[in-house]
Amino acid sequence: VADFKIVDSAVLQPGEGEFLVRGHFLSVDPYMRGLLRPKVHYLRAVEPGDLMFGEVVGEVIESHHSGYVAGDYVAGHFGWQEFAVSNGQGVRKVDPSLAPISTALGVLGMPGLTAYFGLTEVGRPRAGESVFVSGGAGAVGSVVGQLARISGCRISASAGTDEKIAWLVEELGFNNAFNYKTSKDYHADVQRICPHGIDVYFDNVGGEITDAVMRLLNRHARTVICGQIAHYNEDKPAPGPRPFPNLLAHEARAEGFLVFSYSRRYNEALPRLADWVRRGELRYRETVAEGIDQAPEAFIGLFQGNNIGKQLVRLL
Ligand code: NAP
Ligand code: FER
Repeated sequence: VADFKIVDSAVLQPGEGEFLVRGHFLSVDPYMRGLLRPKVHYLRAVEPGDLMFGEVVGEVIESHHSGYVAGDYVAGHFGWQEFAVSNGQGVRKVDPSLAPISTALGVLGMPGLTAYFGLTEVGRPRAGESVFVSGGAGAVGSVVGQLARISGCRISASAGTDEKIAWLVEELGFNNAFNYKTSKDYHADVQRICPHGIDVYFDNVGGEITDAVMRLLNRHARTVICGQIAHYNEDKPAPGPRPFPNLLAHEARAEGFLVFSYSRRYNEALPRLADWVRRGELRYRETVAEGIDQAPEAFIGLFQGNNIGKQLVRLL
């Protein structure tokens, strides 16, 4: 928390072709950990003193842009701040009649799209198959499990509290799940809850949970490498059990996945996700921290599992 500083500054005035947004909710996400390192790959690094990167949903309160009027709701990468001036680049309009606008950062936003494209395009589950999702009670994982259920799969998960397990099984229709923080033997627990093995593994966490799951893959299983949160705070990769022998023996695949590669297809997925939400087939939960002052703690809390469902920060 001491690595973040909240500063007051004057709200900028929008110029010609620009509009001013009042943020309502800020998203904090695990990927932000990767921004706080010396620049790697194409991920944009945030340097000390920079405005922290992040997506916000809010209301246009003044516009000199032909495509936006005051009162429009929008989502965009406005950073960790309460007000922002934008020229509309990378901004998406949000329909507040569809669902509460906060969902544009969760089930109807980047995490929901991650679940949708990761599962359907990489996991490719078929009805009757067994799907396992690690990090099952998070923003992405909770949607993955429900989409797998809707596809007619048997769905199992891991998560870090009994309350999360109860939510998944009793409210979201997961077949079963285990609490990895109280488990004495991950392999035995995964085997117990997946007696027919695993056809699709949607991995949000990596680490020892993944080591255990990889031993239980079925022939031609597909692993979606979506997230490796157990490793994001490591300075150098931990030596670990190696999954390739399991992939070989089961003629299985594991494939890295990035949601941004599907950006041209977001408009195909969002109406489908919204429709499932409207019909009550896709449920979601949000954990909301109050005020931008709480953003650093909310972000760090992701790595301790303090959130159930999507972690947000209320700005207004
Ligand atoms: P989230 O699951 O809502 O929040 C993170 C969760 O991770 C925590 O609630 C915690 O739950 C769990 N966790 C934290 N440290 C852990 C550890 N050491 N071992 C096991 N679990 C741990 O976050 P999200 O936004 O839905 O993201 C989930 C994963 O997907 C992340 O790895 C993220 O990087 C990845 N992701 C990838 C893409 C992509 O395009 N590839 C896009 C979005 C997200 P517990 O209580 O269960 O520990
Ligand atoms: C994430 C983890 C990693 C994520 C993106 C990445 C959007 C991208 C990593 C990279 O480009 O190297 O949760 O979410």
